[in-house]
Amino acid sequence: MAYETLIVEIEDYVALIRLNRPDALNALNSKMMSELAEALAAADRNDKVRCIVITGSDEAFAAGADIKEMAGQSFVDVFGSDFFTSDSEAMLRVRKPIIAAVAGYALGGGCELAMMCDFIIAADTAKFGQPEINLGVVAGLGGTQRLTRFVGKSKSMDMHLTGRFMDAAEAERCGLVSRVVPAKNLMEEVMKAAAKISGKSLLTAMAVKEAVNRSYETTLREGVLFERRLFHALFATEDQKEGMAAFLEKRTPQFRDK
Ligand code: CO8
Repeated sequence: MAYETLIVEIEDYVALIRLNRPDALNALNSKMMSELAEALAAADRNDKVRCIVITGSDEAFAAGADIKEMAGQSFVDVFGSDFFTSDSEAMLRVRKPIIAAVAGYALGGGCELAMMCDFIIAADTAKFGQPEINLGVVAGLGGTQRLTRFVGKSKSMDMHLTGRFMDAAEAERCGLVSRVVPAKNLMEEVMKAAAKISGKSLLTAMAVKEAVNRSYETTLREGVLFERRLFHALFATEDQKEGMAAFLEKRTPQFRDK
C-alpha cells in the first residue's frame, strides 16, 4: 500500500516505517497520524512481520505535531474532533514489538511518539524535547506522563517547563533511550536488534511486551502476579518445549509461534 507521508518496507520479517515529510522535519499532521495508525495495524496483522521499526530522517525523527495545522484551530475543533487521539492510541494496540530509531530532532509529539514505541535506539545526533510551553500549550500525546516515568519528576519538569532539548548522551544517562550509536550506524544497529527480536518466538515477545507495559499500569504485587501467570501460561506452548530442548541439546531453537 502506498502512503503519502510514510515509506513502508517489509523485509526479513521486519516492517520499516519511515516518517516522510522532509519539508516539515517530519512534523506530524492528521494525514501522517492516520496513515501511521493504518500502517501499524497492517504490520500487526501481517504474518510476514515479526518486529516493527519506526524511523525518520537524518535531520528529524519528528519535530512535533504540525504547528501550521494546529495554529488556527479552536477548542471546539480539537476537542470536538478529539484531535490525534484515536490514531495515536492505535499505536498502543499493536502487539508486536516496535523499536523507535531516532536521529536528529524528536520534539513534542515526536518525542511522545518515540516514547510510545517499546524502546528507543538513538543516533548520537538525536535531540529530545517537549517544547510545547513555547507555543502556549502542554504536551498532548502523553509527554507529561511518559517522560516523567522514564526520567523522573525533576528532569521531566525541567524539560517541560524550560522547553530545552536533551542530547543523546543525556537521554541515555537518564534512561529515555536504551542505547546510543554513531549516526552512520543507526539503521544497521536497529535492524540487527529487530532481526534478533524476529528470531524469537512471537508469542513470547508479545508476552514480554504485555508484561513490561503492565508495570506502568498497576502495583508491583499485581504486576508480578501478572508476569508469573504469563510465565506459567507459556508452558502450554510448543515454543517453550522447543526453547528449553534446544538449550539442553546445544542447538539453536526453531520457534514456530505455537
Ligand atoms: N510543525 C510544522 N512545521 C515545522 C515544525 C512543526 N512542528 N517543525 C519544523 N517545521 C518546519 C519549519 O516551519 C520549516 O518549514 P519552512 O521551511 O516551510 O519554513 C522547516 O520545518 C524547517 O524548520 P526550521 O527552518 O525551523 O529548521 P531549524 O533547523 O532552524 O530548526 C527546529 C529546527 C529547532 C526543530 C525548529 O524547526 C522547531 O523549533 N520546530 C518546532 C518544534 C516544536 O515546537 N515542536 C512541538 C510542536 S507541538 C506538539 O508537538 C504537541 C503534540 C501534541 C499533539 C496532541 C494531540 C492530542
